[in-house]
Amino acid sequence: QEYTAIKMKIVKNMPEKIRVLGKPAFLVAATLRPETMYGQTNCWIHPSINYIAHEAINGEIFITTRRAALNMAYQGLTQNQNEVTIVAEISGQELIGIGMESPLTSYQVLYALPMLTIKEDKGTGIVTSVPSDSPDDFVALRDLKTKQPFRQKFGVKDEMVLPFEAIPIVEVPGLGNLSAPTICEKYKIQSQNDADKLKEAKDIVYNKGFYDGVMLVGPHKGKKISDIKKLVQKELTDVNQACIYMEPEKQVISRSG
Ligand code: ZZB
Repeated sequence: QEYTAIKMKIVKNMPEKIRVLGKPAFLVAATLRPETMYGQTNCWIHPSINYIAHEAINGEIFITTRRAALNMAYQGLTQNQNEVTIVAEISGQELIGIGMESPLTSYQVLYALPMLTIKEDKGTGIVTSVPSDSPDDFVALRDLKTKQPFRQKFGVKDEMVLPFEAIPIVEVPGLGNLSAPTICEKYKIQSQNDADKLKEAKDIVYNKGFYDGVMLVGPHKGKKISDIKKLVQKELTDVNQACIYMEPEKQVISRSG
């Protein structure tokens, strides 16, 4: 699986143990949809996953899961070849509330917010959020907006959530320019715990978005998503705002007979 690893630069509420390192530090989010980065509103962290800060190339600090760091080490993304140099261990809860600058989005600063369905064994364990085109993101952001006790539980301030709205970036025939909110309404998805419905909604939006979606913003406005995905990935990696991150396919245990 090939992901685009988006470098979200920490610019606000930097945890002390990262600040003392005196280097540019990034939450690194793995995405399959680099062209949707125009619509980012926040990033997602699992509060009870343990993350690490490690030395990346060019004197930068990357924050990811330990497992992702090890994969990165074998892909030339760490300071020392084939090696992870851990400079801090940090819990997801400690990352919540960090403010970041991220490429392409129209929001100047985005915040790290809690999502309980993040998988530790996929990508970097950090997910960038595009509520316009990802049903999971739309519903998780809506949960945080509408449930004040949920915000309070994880120490999320109102200003990290309430001002952020889905941005129309892709037109999908039949689903309009906010395909995720539209499909969540259609399927009457109540919360991020509606796993089955969310999976179905995600599959539909993924497929329709990729094959029929048309870009509404940026230099590729008017072009089909399937034609520009690779292009946007290259534009981001060329300016060092992202890198390519590969993940070994999950081992499939085959059954015989
Ligand atoms: C931005 C984005 C915008 C995404 C979109 C999707 C969509 P898949 O097919 O299941 O591999 N993701 C990445 N890592 C994790 C994780 N550890 N736990 C949970 N979710 C994760 O899905 C890959 C997508 O799942 C990634 O692409 C990321 O969200 C999320 F408009 O990044 B995506 C219809 C989907 N639209």
